[in-house]
Amino acid sequence: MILQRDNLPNIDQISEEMSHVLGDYDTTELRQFFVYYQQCQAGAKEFGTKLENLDSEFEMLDNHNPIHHMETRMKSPRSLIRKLAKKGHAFSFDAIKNNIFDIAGIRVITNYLDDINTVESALTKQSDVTLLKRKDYISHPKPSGYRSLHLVVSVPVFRANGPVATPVEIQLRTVGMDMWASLEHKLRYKTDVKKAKVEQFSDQLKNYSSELNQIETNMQHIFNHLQEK
Ligand code: 0O2
Repeated sequence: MILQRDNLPNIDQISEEMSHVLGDYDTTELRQFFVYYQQCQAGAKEFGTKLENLDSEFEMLDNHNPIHHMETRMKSPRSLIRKLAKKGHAFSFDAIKNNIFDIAGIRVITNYLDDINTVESALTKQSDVTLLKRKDYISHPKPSGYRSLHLVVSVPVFRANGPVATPVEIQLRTVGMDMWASLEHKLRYKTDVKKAKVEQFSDQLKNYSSELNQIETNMQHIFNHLQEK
């Protein structure tokens, strides 16, 4: 018995609807895309299970669980097409497969800085996981002050015809980095705030990013000391 079904659209119905948006377009590409989209969703479930299993193990065996919480999201087709255009590609199944690796994304929020590497290592050393890309915005923050560790990892998804390696983006960040990114994201998409105010807030946020980093480093030291005792 299946307790909960994903509310996936029927592929013929969605191809029909998308062809209205994209005009005179070969819908076989759309079909391929939606099959791939569902495959990526299955990949996120595989990683979701892996992370939940690690979470239970840490909870049971250690006196500290590095995982604070996790969030999973699927990129909306609209945002995906926008990202593809930003990278200079027209919509095609191959362009998506070769350039967009965050169709499925999982965000892992950790308590402390060192927890990020603990979770990364526990996940990437699993024999069916392949690390495809690693972007360390913690050692090298973005000009905005954004900090997080981004991994693109792949896992086999068992389709009706056999296994297929499937990419999922995993963003790892501390509670502090997450709070910062949420506020900065809000500022980025606020259109009713005056430009001068946005610039002022952006500068403040940039400073807060390094201040938060300093605070998190200091708190890590206290935590390590208490753990040793
Ligand atoms: P959403 O809604 O999160 O999906 P690539 O060229 O493909 O390797 P990519 O993915 O284009 O790299 O860019 P990047 O910068 O490595 O990662 C993009 C994602 O990181 C964003 O997702 C955000 O979630 C986050 N991010 C990156 N920079 C910032 C920043 O300055 N501020 C905040 N708040 N978040 C940031 P998307 O795709 O924008 O959207």
